[in-house]
Amino acid sequence: MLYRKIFLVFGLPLLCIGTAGRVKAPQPCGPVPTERQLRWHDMEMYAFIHFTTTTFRDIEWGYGDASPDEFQPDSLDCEQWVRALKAAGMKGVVVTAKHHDGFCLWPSQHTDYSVAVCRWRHGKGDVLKELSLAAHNNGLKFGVYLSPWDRHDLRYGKLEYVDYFRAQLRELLTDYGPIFEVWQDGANGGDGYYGGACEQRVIDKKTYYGWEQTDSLIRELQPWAAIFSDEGPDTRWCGTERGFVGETNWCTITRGQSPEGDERTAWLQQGEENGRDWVPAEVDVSIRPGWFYHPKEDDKVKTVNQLMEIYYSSVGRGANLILNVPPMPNGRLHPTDEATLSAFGKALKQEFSQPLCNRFTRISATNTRGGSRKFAAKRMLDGKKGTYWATDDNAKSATITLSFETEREFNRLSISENISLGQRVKAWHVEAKKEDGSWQQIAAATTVGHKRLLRFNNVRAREVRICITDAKACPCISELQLFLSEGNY
Ligand code: FUL
Ligand code: CA
Repeated sequence: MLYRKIFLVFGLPLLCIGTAGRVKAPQPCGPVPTERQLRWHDMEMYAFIHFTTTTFRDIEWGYGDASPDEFQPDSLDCEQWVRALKAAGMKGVVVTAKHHDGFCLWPSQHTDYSVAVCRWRHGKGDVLKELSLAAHNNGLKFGVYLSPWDRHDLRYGKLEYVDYFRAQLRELLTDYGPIFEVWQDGANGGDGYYGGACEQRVIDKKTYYGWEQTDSLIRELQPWAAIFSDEGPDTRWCGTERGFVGETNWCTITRGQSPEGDERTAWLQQGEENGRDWVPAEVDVSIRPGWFYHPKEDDKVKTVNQLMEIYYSSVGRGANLILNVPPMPNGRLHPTDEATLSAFGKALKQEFSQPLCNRFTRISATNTRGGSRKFAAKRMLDGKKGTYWATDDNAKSATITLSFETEREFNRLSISENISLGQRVKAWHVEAKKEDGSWQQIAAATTVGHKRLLRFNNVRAREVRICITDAKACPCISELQLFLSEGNY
């Protein structure tokens, strides 16, 4: 009798814990993100700032011959930039410390072509210092773009230039606090000023810069900085500057094995299902037609509708979005850009302000890994990305059912994989139960990754199911949510 009591008090709970503990977590499937990349995925949306002497010449690519005195942002206001970016819901900002024109927005010790030699603020100005402080003080992460191609510097094309480039990186990665991303542009045009030589200089993009050594320097100085370039190592270009990634978007590619031509664009857009390396896509696009500010584009600022389309086609497909907002020559963002960012932030908040599920919502799955609570379907509704539902190893398809007490209306769905175990889901669809008891398909998709957002017409139903029909390995879903958006996006 006593034993029975003791067993009931201690034994049963122990037995349950025991079962959960015995069920092993799934093995990783294919390449998995590093901790640095996982942090990068969580950034989701941040800003790009394109600003240099070309802003004052009303052109895109500076030739490298502008006088430093042309740089005169008399009302520079990095606090205004940061306020506007925050209002949009951005989590960070990456600035062109040096664009192709070679002019440095910080007082670099290694050149005489920088803010240190211009009339602006008597050579005491430092845009990087002001922006990094404004960002860090207001909870935004900070990143740098340092153009490998330099159309001003005489050394460009020689080995000395690569040393110069690395010395500049050392300054940027030492003097401006934590850096979350280093942006390495793939553009290399050829002709330039080059210290007055005014000629064509062609380099071998693959070998000239010695990227491996440069990347180790970045790792040494800023281990948490994600390195962006066309093919990574940490994050890849999405293949277009128009603001979207493929609907099918694998975070994996095999670096160094890109196909040529149009196939390369598709490869960057969609990744490779069985790629060897984890190199997720970043979508770079400007809020205006150009990367730099031009007054003639004041009436061409993208609308909230267009930005929302971009958001759903980037963040909503598991990529990160870097949205460029170029300051005017006076050093401030144009009022239209500022107002649009604020309206976009509001719209985004509203879009996801009516979640239907909470941890009391009934949720079940046709398969739960080892029958364990640790991997139960309700882990998708606990708001924690570290907990997840998983199936048994042999179950590569499964159905999740959500049931509400009364009929609900919704038109958006958000789903996330536990990508720390790799990207798995290949095909799935959503169904709602009709009044006659039959199921109607309302949306279908392929990959999931960090986050997949689906939009569809308003649906009213008491029961909804998510049918995963194909996966590379047992699905591991960390979060799931339905929303009712009142916006018209
Ligand atoms: C391109 C550059 O040539 C553009 O000027 C801009 O910086 C964009 C983000 O990358 O390759
Ligand atoms: Ca969870």
